[in-house]
Amino acid sequence: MGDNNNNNNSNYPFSNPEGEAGVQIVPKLDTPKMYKVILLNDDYTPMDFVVLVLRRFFAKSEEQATQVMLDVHKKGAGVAGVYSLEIAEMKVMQVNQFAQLNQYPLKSTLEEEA
Ligand code: TYC
Repeated sequence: MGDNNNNNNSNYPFSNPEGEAGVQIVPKLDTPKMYKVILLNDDYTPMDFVVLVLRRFFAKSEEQATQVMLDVHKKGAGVAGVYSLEIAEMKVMQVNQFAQLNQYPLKSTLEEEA
């Protein structure tokens, strides 16, 4: 982070319209990392419950939620949503807590987006 345009310009982070060589200097902004919330398959959580989770915590429609649930059911895992780290961590906690409260083994995890 910080001063990676190696000039002596006191106006950082603003670009000097005429850099040393008359070239525009544009500050490089850090793009925030994004994280996938992965839903894991298991043999015991009812399909309806997974659909409810996807609707409640990931704002999916009935159709979208059913599609994601079936994908996870067939492939073993699938992406429920992509968020900044803080939001993704909160979603994982909410899903795992809600599943535990209802005594289902449903789990979700985080994965950094490529
Ligand atoms: N495999 C579960 C069943 O057959 C359904 C299921 C789907 C469970 C997705 C978890 O993340 C999951 N009842």
